[in-house]
Amino acid sequence: MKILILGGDGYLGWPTAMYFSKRGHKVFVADSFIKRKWEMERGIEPLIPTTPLYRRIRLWRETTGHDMELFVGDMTNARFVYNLIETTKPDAIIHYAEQPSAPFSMVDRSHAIMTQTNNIAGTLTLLFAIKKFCPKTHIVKLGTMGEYGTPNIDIEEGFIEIEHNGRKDIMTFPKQPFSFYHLSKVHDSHNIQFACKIWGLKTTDLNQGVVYGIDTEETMLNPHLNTSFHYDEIFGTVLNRFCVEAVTGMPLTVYGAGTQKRTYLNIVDTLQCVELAVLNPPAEGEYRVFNQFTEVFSINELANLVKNAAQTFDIDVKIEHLPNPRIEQEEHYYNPKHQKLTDLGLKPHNLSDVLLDQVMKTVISAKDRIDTEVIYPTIKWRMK
Ligand code: USQ
Repeated sequence: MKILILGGDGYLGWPTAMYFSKRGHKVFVADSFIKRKWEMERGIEPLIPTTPLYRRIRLWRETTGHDMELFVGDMTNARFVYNLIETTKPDAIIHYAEQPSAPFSMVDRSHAIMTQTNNIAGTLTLLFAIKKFCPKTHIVKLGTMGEYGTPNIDIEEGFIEIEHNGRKDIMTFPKQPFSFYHLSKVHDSHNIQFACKIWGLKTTDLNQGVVYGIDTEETMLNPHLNTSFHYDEIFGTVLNRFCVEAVTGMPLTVYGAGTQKRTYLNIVDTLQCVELAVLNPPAEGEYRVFNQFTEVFSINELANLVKNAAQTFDIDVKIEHLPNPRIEQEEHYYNPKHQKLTDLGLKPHNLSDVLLDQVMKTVISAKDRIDTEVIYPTIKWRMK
């Protein structure tokens, strides 16, 4: 298949590009490198430096014999997007090219507006380009489990049957997102669903949980093929942060009571899920939603898992409960469904000692590069 990966320089985009390329697909990647500018703005960098994408693609070709083509440009630039889609006319587009951080969207007005403009206008531009040049292309869009929030009922996969005043209908599952970033994904979902309805486009919206992990089969082929792994308060996700905190000897930064629950998956399962979606496309005009995660943990459970894993490396870990910088429910019911990817054949890699040990080992090997100043949370959701 011809597969276009938007956001190909990123934490998930780059491993996805290699994964499909290795399996014989013709892969195109696009990126504007804007995330690197955001990192500079905040004085942060990935734990292990990432080699420029042009060079990584060259190394990939030298290492595996597979080629990839890179397009550099911004998804909100219609001329770039139209040219990209007209030139590549892919069978599937995997769309990661968005501002991915909840805290970054909560810094101030300009960051909230930038996040929503970048994400929503970028996706809308893409939809118009697909409509014009290749309406049969399957769009695989990275959404988030955070679109749903933590309602006091089971979370279905995208849709719910509602009975109201004696009548029934299947409606979009209610959305109660956690941040202006998560809201941008909600708005994307609505725009995409509408485009499927009016133009007959076909989309899989992957509502993904929090991803952890650093290595995939392909990143390990050459040290320069690594992906960007963040541990800072902006782009670092919780489990990755806890592993780095443990290695530096900092107490683990549990926000609030730590009883809040979230969904999780390993980076290798992201690749597996995206592949299952691509190989099993929806029908024309169909907008479908998969809840993409393998396990549910509370933050306290994660902290204890990291504490135990660190013990095997003779690291004694302390856990600290910080006043929660976010506004989120801490005590809540949580039962999200995730059947559709399992039905397609997903074989989960659950968070075992082995997986945690792998992350810990990589973090230990890069210990000297950790900047402890960027870990503690400073961005707050509250007015004061
Ligand atoms: N948390 C801590 N301590 C920390 C960092 C986070 O207790 O040091 C807690 C947060 O309060 C939150 C949970 O961990 O309850 C998850 O936070 P996170 O920063 O790991 O993840 P989140 O902000 O939810 O966003 C991440 C990705 C985003 C993706 C989302 C999936 O950055 O791109 O969409 O996970 S989900 O959480 O399902 O919405």
